[in-house]
Amino acid sequence: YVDGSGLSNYSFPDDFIFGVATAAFQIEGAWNIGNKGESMWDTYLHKHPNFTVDGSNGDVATDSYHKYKTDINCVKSLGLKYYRMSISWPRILPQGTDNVINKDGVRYYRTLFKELLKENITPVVTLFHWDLPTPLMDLGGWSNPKIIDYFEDYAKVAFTLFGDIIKLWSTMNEPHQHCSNGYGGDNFVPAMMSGGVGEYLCAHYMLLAHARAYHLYDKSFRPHQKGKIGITLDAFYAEPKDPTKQSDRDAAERYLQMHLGIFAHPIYSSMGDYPPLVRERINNISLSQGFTRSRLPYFTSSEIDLLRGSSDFFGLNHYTTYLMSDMPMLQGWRVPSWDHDTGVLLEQNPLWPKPGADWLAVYPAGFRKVLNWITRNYGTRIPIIVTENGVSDFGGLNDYARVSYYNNYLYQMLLAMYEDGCNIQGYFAWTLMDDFEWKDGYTVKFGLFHVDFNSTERTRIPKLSAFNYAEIVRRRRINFKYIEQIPKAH
Ligand code: GBH
Repeated sequence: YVDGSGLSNYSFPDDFIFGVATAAFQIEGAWNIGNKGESMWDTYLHKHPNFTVDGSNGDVATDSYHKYKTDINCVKSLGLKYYRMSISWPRILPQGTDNVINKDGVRYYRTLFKELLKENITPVVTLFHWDLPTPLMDLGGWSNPKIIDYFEDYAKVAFTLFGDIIKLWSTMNEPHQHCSNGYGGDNFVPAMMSGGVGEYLCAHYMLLAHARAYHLYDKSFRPHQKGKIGITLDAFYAEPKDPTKQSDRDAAERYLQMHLGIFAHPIYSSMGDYPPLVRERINNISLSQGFTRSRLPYFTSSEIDLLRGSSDFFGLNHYTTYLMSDMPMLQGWRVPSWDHDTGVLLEQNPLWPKPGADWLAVYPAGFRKVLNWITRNYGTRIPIIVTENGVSDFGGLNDYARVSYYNNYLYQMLLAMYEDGCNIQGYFAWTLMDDFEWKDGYTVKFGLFHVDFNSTERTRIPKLSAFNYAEIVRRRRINFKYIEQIPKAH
């Protein structure tokens, strides 16, 4: 699939969107600077300093609040025309609600956006990448339906203040990870531990809040601002552990429906609403557990209509694949829980490399397969934009594993585009630079740029993977031999 010089046979279209992604809490720091309000991650990590594996927090992070110009230069040096980032809700609305708008926060983002545009880089902005204002978390966060109104108000403020500049919006990042880890379990803040109940409330109200923000934009802002708005969903791919076993094949499909379909079906299917498999399964298990009603809330028919078609693109975050087998009664699972409802055992092939975080095994073919699963289920009318893809390691400038990951995952994406007919219009690498990786603190590294966290300057240095990505973006092809041609970093 490559010619003698190492170039991929397929090339990316000239108008293909290449970018790199970050998220506010993971880079900004300046947690109490410029009249910013607290996010639940600030509050929680200050109260529970041992929540992260290294006892760290996001108080300074990569200090991008002060070093945003350096970030822009990094993006520019990669030859990218797009930069995906998020707005910190409490930096704009310190109380969470729109009665108080923080001028310093508004100025920060407007300056940043304008500086990006000056360099011909289009900002792609996520409204919610997990840093909920603490006052709203105190009301139950996404488990309180009132949040739908408050999210819509926040979205309105953002569209009003920035919509002249921002033409590509994502309402929220990975509602599945956010709700299951944060509301169902305690991997993420707010560590609510409301398995099978709170985590579904979170999912339900995030979906409705997304739809409200979409329609607000569509009706009141799109006519003059002329932008696009969608949502970002996360998906591991799921393969049957033993493909000859029907029960393992069912487990894999069930996993994808329970974790991706649960969000994608209401938005992207022609039918709307939760997938039938998900609805039936959670209803049945709830009843068998003695609940009077299903733990998965119902949409009204007007809510189903509101959600159906409420996205201009399919934002996909993909990192890895798991092997599935049927395991309905696994010992040690919390009951009830989203995981228990799913009823599958997750494993990974020990032959797949794991250069960093334990959950992230490298299996490039899974990327092509998940892109096909999405296309099969929801068609080609709505374009897919890969809003995150990347791999972690434990640091170092000569990041061969990351170079290889990007080359091979991007090649699988080309196959999905050219051989399978998937409608893929963009790709964002995760992430620009080493950052605060939630519970993992600063122990795992995802950056194209190394960041020196021992220096107050938070110096950024390009890794091999940065040069390699820039080469792909410039040539519109993957150059599998490029890495042999450039000098090692020191
Ligand atoms: C994305 O989440 C996020 O959007 C981004 O902010 C993040 O930095 C990036 O990925 C890299 O992690 O310890 O086994 O319970 C990806 C989803 C959520 C997957 C946390 C791993 C913990 C797995 N990740 N999850 S485990």
